[in-house]
Amino acid sequence: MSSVAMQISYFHVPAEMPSTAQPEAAVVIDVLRATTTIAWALHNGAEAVQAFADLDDLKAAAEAWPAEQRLLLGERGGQKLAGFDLGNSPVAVTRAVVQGKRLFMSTTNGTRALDRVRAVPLLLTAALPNRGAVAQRLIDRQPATLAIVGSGWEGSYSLEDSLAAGALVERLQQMGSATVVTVNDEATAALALWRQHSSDPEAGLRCATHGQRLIGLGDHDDDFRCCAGLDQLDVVPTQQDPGVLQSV
Ligand code: 3SL
Repeated sequence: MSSVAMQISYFHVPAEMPSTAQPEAAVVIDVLRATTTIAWALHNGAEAVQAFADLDDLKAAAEAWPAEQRLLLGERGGQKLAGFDLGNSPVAVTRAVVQGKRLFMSTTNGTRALDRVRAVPLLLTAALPNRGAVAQRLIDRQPATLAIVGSGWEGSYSLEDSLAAGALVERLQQMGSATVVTVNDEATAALALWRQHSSDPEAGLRCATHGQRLIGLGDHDDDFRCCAGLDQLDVVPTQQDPGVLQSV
């Protein structure tokens, strides 16, 4: 029998991660919608996505970048921020808009989650459209310890992040067989949740409280369809410098 090669933990929000033992790899998930937007932006040729927890830090970094090569993405409470080029919709980051551009991005929870784990040596982001590509990268790199980190909503549990965490665990176990194991109950529960919703992920996203929040804001059908699309993209957003995600 082969020995265990990858131990997977899932944390609903970054604050649940133990500060004592840093994993070899982390995957941040914010299905609705930050990590879906990041995946589509890089797929569509964005030079990089640079993520910020703080808006003043974002503006300072963006100002130091050539104006014709940058876009500012800002979202709070599901809505685009005034003065920003884009909000946080994955269907807005088309090739015509983002190709060759660096996207300076701040969102309510997703980019804050990324900021919390930026010291992890191998840091990726995942969403449903690039779940298989991220799983393949992890199987190739074989970290001994993997933390999957949900973004949640302002410190609380988010169902949609757990769905995608379970989808990633499922794919990793399919690819890695007995060498990939879950080591906390959150990861095991996420897998069970995914199995309950995998035949209709969009319905799962819509019934989550943040799904309901977006429905309340109106006109998000295209976003739901995009965020629920499974295994459509080969892109693996990977932190290259602190906060800077590129497709490598
Ligand atoms: O919380 C976040 O980071 C966002 O993804 C929320 S929203 O989907 O843009 O409303």
